Amino acid sequence: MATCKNSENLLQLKEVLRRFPLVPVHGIPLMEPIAQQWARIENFEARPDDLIISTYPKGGTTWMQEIVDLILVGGDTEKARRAPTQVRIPFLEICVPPPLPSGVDKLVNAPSPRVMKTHLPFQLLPKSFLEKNCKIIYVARNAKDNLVSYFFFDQMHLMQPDPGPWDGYVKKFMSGTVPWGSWYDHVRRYWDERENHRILYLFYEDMKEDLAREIRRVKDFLEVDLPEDIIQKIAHHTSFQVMKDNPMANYDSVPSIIFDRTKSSFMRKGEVGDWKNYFTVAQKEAFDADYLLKMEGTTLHFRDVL
Ligand code: PPS
Repeated sequence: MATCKNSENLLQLKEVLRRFPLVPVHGIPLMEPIAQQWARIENFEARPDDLIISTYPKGGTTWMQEIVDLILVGGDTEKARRAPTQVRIPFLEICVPPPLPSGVDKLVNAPSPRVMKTHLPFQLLPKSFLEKNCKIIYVARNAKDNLVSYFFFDQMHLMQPDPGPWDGYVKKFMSGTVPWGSWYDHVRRYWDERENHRILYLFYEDMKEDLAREIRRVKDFLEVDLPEDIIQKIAHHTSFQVMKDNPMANYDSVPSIIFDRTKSSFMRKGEVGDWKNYFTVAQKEAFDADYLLKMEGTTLHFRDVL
């Protein structure tokens, strides 16, 4: 995703943009342009002070990006408005057709310390991150709300595969045939790996419950000292409504040939439990039975999930 500064770029882009098919990369379905550029992503050279914000898509990425950026600029909200989210914290694996730069293009020459976003499942992270022992912040969101958010996003995002009708989408999500693969494997694997690597594992639902508390956890992980009034300021600035109204944090800069805002807005609802407005009783029962099987044996538990 990127900003398009001039109409020439937009015209060029319009010609090559389409809903890309999914291509398996080491068994994980990724959008075709990412698969085509896979070698560059896989061989990405990490630096020890790189910070990675990792999530399954729609898990709370943008929210965490805004929080991290604000912590790193000491709560200076003006500084955090210096550029849109995707410029301040590039998306590692994203590949869009030229003339837009890929995530790797943006990151290779970026000054340290770099902060980046990824949706890659743990096993697809470039090995260099683990060799350099980079810090990773992982945010997980309960499966049903994550699914609903993804369903609306796939409608609006004109490079992602068409989600199709709701009932079929629920099945696609359950089988992991959506971009970046299985939610279940994604959240479980990072959970297991948090004991072996520098991973701070957070939950969207905890952030909704007490944002200041979770911001304190992030700043401790980043080893940044911040007084309580700045933490409160960051919590205010990263509340749903304030971010929704902030053009540097709400993806307003992405052109409508990529984000069709007649279908949904990026900052859609930002709620816990919105799934109850979409799942039928039959869908919920089938989903829950399958969930229990897929999540069997893990100590990872989400609140209000069943
Ligand atoms: S992406 O495209 O994967 O980077 O999307 P991501 O940022 O992970 O997820 C978008 C959802 O997160 C919600 N969001 C927030 N919720 C609460 N508070 C804040 N501040 C906030 N910022 C983003 C956003 O609204 C999407 O969720 P839904 O349920 O669709 O509204």
